[in-house]
Amino acid sequence: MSQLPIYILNGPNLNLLGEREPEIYGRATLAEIEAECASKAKALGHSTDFRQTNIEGELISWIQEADKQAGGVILNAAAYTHTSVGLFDALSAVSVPVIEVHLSNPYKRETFRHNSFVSPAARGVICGFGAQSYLLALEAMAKLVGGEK
Ligand code: CA2
Repeated sequence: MSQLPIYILNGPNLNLLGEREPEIYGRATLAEIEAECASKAKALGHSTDFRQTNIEGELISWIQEADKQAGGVILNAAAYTHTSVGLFDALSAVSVPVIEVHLSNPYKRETFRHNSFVSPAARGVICGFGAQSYLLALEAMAKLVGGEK
């Protein structure tokens, strides 16, 4: 088990998962995704710190914190992906690897979802696979930070 957890950070409205719009985001709740991530990370020899916030500044503070306290960051910034220069600035200032994830494929959706302020500061992007996007990101992160079984 590596010492530092992988932070899995989730942005606004993702607390509503499983309740509405299952045709876009799937039927899994965020709590179910959290449990799947914990189990996958354990199998890969890692631990996770899984969080959700509806507050942009809180997400930014967690990213700053991750630079010292995390091995890497898996980030679904939700709507802030498409709006937040603050998020881009925070991500640009951290040296741990960042993987951007989305449940849906934003490029199949409205054009306002086609721009990401996260992507230019991310090591890679995984989108369109529902809850599996998070698990694929964990596999990639385990390879980046080492410590896989
Ligand atoms: O596909 C993703 O993971 C997104 O990050 C989800 C965001 C959206 O703004 C991004 O373009 C793509 C929206 C999350 C809101 O989640 C809801 C879940 C259930 C009901 C309403 C919103």
